[in-house]
Order: sequence, then C-alpha cells, then structure tokens
Amino acid sequence: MTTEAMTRPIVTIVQHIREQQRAFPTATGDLSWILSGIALATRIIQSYVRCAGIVDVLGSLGKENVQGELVQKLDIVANETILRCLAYRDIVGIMVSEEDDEPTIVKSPAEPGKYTVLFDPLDGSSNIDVNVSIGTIFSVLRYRDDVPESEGALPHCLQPGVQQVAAGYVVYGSSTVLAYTTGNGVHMFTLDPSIGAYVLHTDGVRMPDTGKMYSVNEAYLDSFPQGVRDYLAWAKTEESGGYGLRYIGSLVSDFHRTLLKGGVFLYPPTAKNPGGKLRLLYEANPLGFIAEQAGGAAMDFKGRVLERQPDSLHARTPLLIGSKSEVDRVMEFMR
Ligand code: P6P
Repeated sequence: MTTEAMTRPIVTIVQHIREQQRAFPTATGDLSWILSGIALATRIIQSYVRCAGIVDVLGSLGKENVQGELVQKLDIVANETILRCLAYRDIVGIMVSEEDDEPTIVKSPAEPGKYTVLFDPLDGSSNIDVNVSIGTIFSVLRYRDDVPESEGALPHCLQPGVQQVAAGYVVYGSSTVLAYTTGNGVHMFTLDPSIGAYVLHTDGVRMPDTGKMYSVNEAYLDSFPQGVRDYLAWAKTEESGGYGLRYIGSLVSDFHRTLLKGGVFLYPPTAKNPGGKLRLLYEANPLGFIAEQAGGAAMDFKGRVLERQPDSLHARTPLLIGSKSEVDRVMEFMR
C-alpha cells in the first residue's frame, strides 16, 4: 500500500530553488548558486557533527582525517568548510564568519563579486560535547551600489536585516533540517542520508500565531528588564492559561521548535550582556527574516530587529522572536 508520502514527488533543494527562480524572474541564478553552495557545505558539516559527538563524548580517540591531521575543533572545521564551498562561487565577494574577526575578501577589486555571505558556522558548538543539537545560520546581502571602491568591504556587510536577499539555518538534530527564505515564504528540507540530498518537506512554513511556550534562560531573571520579569511572572499565573518552558540553550534548536510549534524565544539584555548576547548580523537578522516570512515577529525589545543599523561586524543584540501575538504580548509588558 502506498502512503501519500510514497507518491509525493521528490523535490531536492536545487530543483526547488530553480522553481522559485522561474516563479520570480527577478531572482537571478545567483541566489540558487549561493544556496546550493551552502547546502553542500552543511552536508559536509553534518557528517563531521554526526561523528564528532562520539569523539567528544568518549574523549579523544586520536581520530585522524584524510590529511592525517588530528580532527580539529568542530567550529573551525565548519568554518573552513563553508569558506571552501562558497569561495569559488564567483558571485560571492565577501564572507563574514562568527569565527573570524575580519571579513574574508574572496574577490579582488577588479572582479568584486556581488554578494556578501554572513554566517555562524556552528552555533552552540559547546553543546556537541553533550550531544545536544546545534546549527548553522546564514544570511545573504547584495553589495550596496552607492559605495565607492575606496570604502572597502565593511559597508557591504553593515547593512540592516531588511536588506537581506536570502537567509536560513540548518539544525543538526535527530535529522538534519535546512530552512531558507528568499523573501517568498519559508521552505524546509530534510537531508535524506541514503541519497545525500536535501528533500523538500514543507513549502511555505507558517509559524503558529500563538503558543503557550516561552524559551528563556531564567537564571538571569534578576537582571532582565522589568517588563520581561512582569511577563514571565504573568505567564506563571492561572490567568495566562498556563505556559510551558523549553530552553535547550542552542539558539537554532530553540528557534526551530518555536517556528514549528509557536511560542516565544527571549534573550533579553542581562547584567553580563547589557547589549544582548546574540549576534545581530548572522544570528538575529537571518532568524528574524525567517520568522517574519513565516508570519512571526522579531524584535530587540525596543523595535523591529531587521531595522537595526549594525555598527560593527560582530554587534550583539537582545532578541525577542516567535509567534506574532506572543511577541506583541511581551512588548505590551515592556511598554
Ligand atoms: P546562555 C550558544 O552558546 C548560544 O550562543 C546560543 O546558541 C544560545 O541560544 C545561547 O548562547 C545560550 O546562552 O547564556 O543561555 O547559555
């Protein structure tokens, strides 16, 4: 007997991106070329993630890679993999990584490229030692056309999130799931290890508009803004209808659950991180783009996070992201 899934066509991410292109003539082949490079890089990263956990949990097995080198720190492997997969896609001119202080310029001024790709190659990698899901987050900006050559790379990187032309994440969980948007909805794929390809499973992901789930590290409660403390106190009352708390401590995992199940994720300003802990350019902006494209919302507890003007590559921001009505409720308490 065949189930519906057995008869559903198999759509790989490359096919899907091409179909997106046909539907939106303005989307040139460029984005599909970048997204397929990211799909390749994350397929390689997931193969390391799947075995690195074993290495970390059992201590060092002295495992060597093909070059005969000891397996390096996983973040570095992920970072190098993305750089190598994207550097030869001739439209990518600049890459910004959480792992590197400065941007990597992959094109000379003579052939400057057209896009900046910003990424956190492996967010939450401290969790790998205890086998908790971790993820890769990416954001794509088009070069600004109003910046003289002499200004260098930074102006093409320090753009507000509303300028993103694509964004997404990969969560290396019980399965490897990739979600991306180019501004026409959120599309989600699962890596089928038997064929080594990402296969479409949800076209047009919608975030539930409500969700009685909040995700926050309440250890910092005393240093949260008063409005956040008031909201968290309200959520524990009968009147709220009873909220649950889920906090994995891995941003991509906490966000992925919020996207699918609804609710709200909060990383407010704290005494330790008064400007917030999460990074604006390659964590908050890409996840904020995904959240809004799925019908949710993303704020920095003051305003829309995608409208913030970044002042530095590794700028941090507070983040309030999730179901629209839940985010609005927190903002009500903030007011
Ligand atoms: P805290 C992981 O280190 C990370 O950058 C995010 O993935 C996660 O959401 C956050 O930090 C957790 O921070 O302060 O709750 O441990």
